[in-house]
Amino acid sequence: MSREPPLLLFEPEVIEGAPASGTLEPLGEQAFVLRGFALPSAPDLLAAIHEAQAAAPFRHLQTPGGLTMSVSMTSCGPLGWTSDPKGYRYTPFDPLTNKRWPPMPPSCLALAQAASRAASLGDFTPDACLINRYEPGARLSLHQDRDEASLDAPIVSISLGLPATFLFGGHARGDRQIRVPLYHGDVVVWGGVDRLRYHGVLPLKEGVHPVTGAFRYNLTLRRAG
Ligand code: MD3
Ligand code: FE
Repeated sequence: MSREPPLLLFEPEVIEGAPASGTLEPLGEQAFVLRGFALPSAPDLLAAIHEAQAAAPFRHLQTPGGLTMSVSMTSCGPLGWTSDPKGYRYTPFDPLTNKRWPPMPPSCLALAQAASRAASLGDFTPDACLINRYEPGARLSLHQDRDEASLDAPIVSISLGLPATFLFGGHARGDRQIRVPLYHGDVVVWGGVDRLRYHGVLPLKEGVHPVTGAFRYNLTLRRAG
């Protein structure tokens, strides 16, 4: 007696062309991509983003140079990142609402701790989670993350939704960069000697993701205080 194979409505790897889950790709001595590491937590993380944005809406921040960022941002956790013509900084209150940032979701905290351990970067207790939302065309120009008081602590980044090309450079702005595609569920962890590397994100391509529609989200967990 023959049976039809089960009908697959979608196979994420086939649709997105993403590498297999569970691999640890080294980008530097202390920088790694953990492919698919966040996939099991993705529904919780997306629910957490929606909860956070209800209290602290996404906004296009102004840079000290007077430009408007193409990525929209918000934060959760004890400290949130903000930028205005006076500079970049972490604050305990959201300048848009004058209320505290929404709490750090347990799913984010747990994932950041597990990712740091998986990359052998030790215990990590973040106190800030920056939430970036990219729409097609949005980009992040080459920069270093150096507004955090604890430059010894690693940073954990979680990608959700549409894929993006991440630029991973060196310690000088002009150093050559490698391009790393990041897919839904990928986690990047970097610390130690790689903590201050220049990095950026190329303009997001048009697309529709089965879970996030026309957006890419990136959560970066940091020890800012
Ligand atoms: C930095 N976000 O919010 S995180 C940022 O995808 C930021 O939204 C990007 O840069 C984003 O400040 C990129 C991913 C990442 C990966 C590896 C790095 C950042 C890195 C290695 C060294 C330094
Ligand atoms: Fe950054």
